[in-house]
Amino acid sequence: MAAPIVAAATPWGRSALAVVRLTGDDLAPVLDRILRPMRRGPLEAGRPRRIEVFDDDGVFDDGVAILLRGPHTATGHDLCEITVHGNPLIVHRLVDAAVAAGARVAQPGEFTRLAVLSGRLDLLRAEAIDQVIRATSPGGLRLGRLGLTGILSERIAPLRQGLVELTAELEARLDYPGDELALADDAALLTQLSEVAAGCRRLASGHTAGRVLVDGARIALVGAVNAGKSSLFNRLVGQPRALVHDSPGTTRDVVEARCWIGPLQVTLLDTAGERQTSDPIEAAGLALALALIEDVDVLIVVLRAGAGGATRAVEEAVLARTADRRRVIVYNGVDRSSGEPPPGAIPTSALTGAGLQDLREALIASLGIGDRADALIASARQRDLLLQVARAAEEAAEALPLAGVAVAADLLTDGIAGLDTLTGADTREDVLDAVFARFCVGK
Ligand SMILES: Nc1nc2c(ncn2[C@@H]2O[C@H](COP(=O)(O)OP(=O)(O)O)[C@@H](O)[C@H]2O)c(=O)[nH]1
Ligand SMILES: [Mg+2]
Repeated sequence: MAAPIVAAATPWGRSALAVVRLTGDDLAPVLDRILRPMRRGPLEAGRPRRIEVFDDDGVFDDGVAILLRGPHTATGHDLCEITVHGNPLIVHRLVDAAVAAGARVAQPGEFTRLAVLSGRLDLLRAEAIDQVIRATSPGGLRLGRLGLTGILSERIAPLRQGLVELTAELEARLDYPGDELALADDAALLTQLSEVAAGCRRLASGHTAGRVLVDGARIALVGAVNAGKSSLFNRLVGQPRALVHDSPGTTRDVVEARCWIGPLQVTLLDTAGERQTSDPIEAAGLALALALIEDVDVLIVVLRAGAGGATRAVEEAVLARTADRRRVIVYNGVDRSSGEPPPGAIPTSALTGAGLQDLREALIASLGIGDRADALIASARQRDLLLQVARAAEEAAEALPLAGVAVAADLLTDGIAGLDTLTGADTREDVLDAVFARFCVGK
C-alpha cells in the first residue's frame, strides 16, 4: 500500500505552467480536498479535466488535471498530474493543501523509486532518466536516451550469463570431482573469465566520457606565471574574462567561466601562476588553485615558449606534479619565440589564435569523447560495480590453479551479485538509497 505523496515536477520559478504530481494507491481522499472539476462530474481516469484548486481559504488557481490508474502509470500506482500557473506561490500552496489533505511530501527521486519498486522501470533506466534531465550537452542527452532503450541491460546480460555458466561449471567440479569428461578444460575457463573481465572493463572505460557529456567537464589552466594562461583562458571562453598583464602574479584568485569546447560544456578555471612569492595574497591564491584543481577532469599545463632559468624550473616541477593527471600540455607564445616545443606539447599563440583548435581537439580526445560508441555509462556507481566485477573475474582466474575451485566459485558468485546490484535485480534498500539520493524532489 503506497500512501499518497506529492511534489512539484517542475522547477521552483516563474513560468507559464507548473506541474504538481501526486501518486499513491488511493488518491481520492486527497484530490477531493484540493481540486474540483469546473464542470459537473468527478475526475475520470485517463481524461484531462479543467479544474480549480482550493484550500481552506478558497479557490486559488485553475488548471488541468489528469488522473491515471495504476499499475500502468509511471510510478506503478495511481498518478495525478495537476497543471497550474507557474508561480511558486501557487505551487507551494497546492503542495501544502495536498499535505493538509493527507499526502506526504515526496523524498528526492521517490516517484522514480516507486517505479523501480513496482517493476515498471529497472535501475539502469531510472539512472538514465536522471541523466536525460541532467544532460548539459547533446551527447549527454543521447547517452541518457540510449540508457532508456535498455542498451546497458543488453550489454550486461551476456556478461552475467557468462559468469553464471562459469560458476555452474566450477560447482560441478566441486560436486563431481571424478567426472573429468563432463568438465571444460582450464584453458577454456580462463579465456572465458578474461572475456568477462574485459567486457566489464570496456564498459567501465567509457565512464569519463559519459560523465562529462552528461555533467560537463571541469578544465583548469596551470603553469608558471606569465605563460599566457589567462590569455588562453580568454581565447577559449571567447571574451576577455580574466585580467591579462605582463606583470607576473596578475591572476591571484581562481577565475571560472563556462564555455563550449567542441560538443562539451566546460567550466574553465584560470589559476594563479606558480613562482616563489613573498606576497601572502598571491601565495593564498596559489594554495586555493591547488585545492580546486584536485578534482578537475583535465589540466591544461601551459609552458611559456622560450622560457629559461627559474621559469623552466617551475615548469619542470608542474610537469612532474601533474604527471599522473589527465592533461594537455601547450607551448604558448610561439609567435614571440623560436623555441622548440617539447614532444607532445601543442604549440599555441594566445595572441594570434594559432594552435587553439588543436588544443580544443586535444582536450576532447583526452576525455575519450571521440570514440563515443564506448561511452554508455555516466554513473560512478555503475563504473565502480563494473570494475569490481572485472576484478572478481580476474581474481577467480588467478585463484583457479592456486587457491582452488571453491575460492574461484565464491569470487564469481560475488561477481554475479555485483552485476545484480548494478542492474537492480537486487533491490536492497541501500542500493536504492545510493541511486536516488542524488535525484531532486519531484522526479
Ligand atoms: N606575444 C604573445 N604574448 C602573449 C601570449 N600569451 C600571453 N601573452 C602576453 O604575456 C603576458 C602574460 O599573459 P597572461 O595571460 O597574463 O599570463 P598568465 O600569467 O599565465 O596568466 C601578457 O602581456 C600577455 O599579453 C602569446 O601567445 N603571444
Ligand atoms: Mg593569469
